[in-house]
Amino acid sequence: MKFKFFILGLLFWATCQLQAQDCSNFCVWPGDVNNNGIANHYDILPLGLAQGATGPFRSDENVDWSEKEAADWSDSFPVNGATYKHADSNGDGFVDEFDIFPIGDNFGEINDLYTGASEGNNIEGPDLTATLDMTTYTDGQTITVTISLGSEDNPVSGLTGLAFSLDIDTTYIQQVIEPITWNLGFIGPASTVMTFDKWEPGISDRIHFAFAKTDGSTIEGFGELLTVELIVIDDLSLRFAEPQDYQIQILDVLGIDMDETDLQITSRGDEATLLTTTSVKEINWNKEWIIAPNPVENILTISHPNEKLNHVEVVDFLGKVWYSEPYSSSDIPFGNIPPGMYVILIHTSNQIYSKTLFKRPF
Ligand SMILES: [Ca+2]
Ligand SMILES: [Ca+2]
Repeated sequence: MKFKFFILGLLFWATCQLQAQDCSNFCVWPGDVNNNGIANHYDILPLGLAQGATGPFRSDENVDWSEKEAADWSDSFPVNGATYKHADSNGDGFVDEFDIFPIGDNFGEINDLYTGASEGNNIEGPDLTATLDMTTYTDGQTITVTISLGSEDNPVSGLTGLAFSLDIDTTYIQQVIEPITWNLGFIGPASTVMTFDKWEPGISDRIHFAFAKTDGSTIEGFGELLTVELIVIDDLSLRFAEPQDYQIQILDVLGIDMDETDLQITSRGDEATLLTTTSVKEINWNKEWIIAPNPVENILTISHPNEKLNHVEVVDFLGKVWYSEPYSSSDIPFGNIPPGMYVILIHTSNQIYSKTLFKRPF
C-alpha cells in the first residue's frame, strides 16, 4: 500500500515537472513575440509578419509579465519557429496593432529563456545613418538627429521591418523630446506600418526603435525614417572647462524580409563638438564680419571672408528658435520673423559667434 502511494506520488511529481517544462515552451509571455525570453523592440519585427493572423484566444488575457497558458496556433514564424500565438500579446485571438502595447508595457522584462545575446546582426549592407544638424552645440541647445536608411547608390530592398538602438550619451544630453517624429512618407502610409520607440531615462543611454510593415508589403529605396530632438545639458559650461567631443551611434541593427531572413544593413553615426559658453564669441565691431542691415527687414546678409560658416540660428530672448538652417547662402530670410530683438548664432567648426540685432516693425 505504502509503495502504491509512493508510485502515485512520483507520477504526480513527474506530471507537475512536465507541465512546468511544457509551460516554458508553450506558454506565452505577453510582449515576447519571438519567444526568446525578453520583450523588446526586436519583437516588433515578427509582430509585423503575423499581422491579420487568428487563432485560439487565451483564457487569461492579462498582459502582465508572467507565463500564460495558450493553445498553439497553426502558423509559425519561418526562421524563429515560434507559433503565431506569441504574436497575440493581448491574448484575444487576433494579431493586430493592439498587440504592440504589451511590448512597451513589459519592455526589458526577461524570463528563463533569455540568454543575454544581442539580437542585432550588424552585417554590412545599405546604410542606416544618424546625422546631426550642426557641427557645434552649446549649453541647453537642441540637437536634431535625422535617421535615414539607404541611399540612391545603395537602396534597401525587400525590407519588412527594422529594429535598432541609438546611443545618445547621457553625459551630455539631459532630455529627449517626445513624441519622436517618424517620417511615414518613406515607410508608410500610416495604415501599413507600425512604429515603436522607447527611451528609458536614467536606465540606459539608448533610445530603441523599430518599425514593421503590417500589410505584407516591403520597403524599397531610400529616405528619412525619423528625427529625434535632444537637449544638451544646460550646465555643460559648469561641468566641463574644455570643448567636448560628442558622438552619436546606431547599435544592434536588425532588418528582416518577408521570410524573416536577416537583411544586411550598415550603421553610421555622426559627431559634433560641444562648446562651453565661454567659447561663444560676441561679434562687436569687426570689419571682416558682414551681418547687416541692423535693424533688419526682410533679408539679413551674413558673410565672412575667411571663416567657414556651417549653420545659422535666429533665437529670441526667451530661447525660442525662429530660424535654424545650414549656411548655404549669405541671405538669411527674416520676412516671417516678428519684430523684436534677436540673437544671431553663427556656427563654425570650432566656434559659435553671436550678434544681437533688431527686427524693424512692419
Ligand atoms: Ca523577444
Ligand atoms: Ca491580439
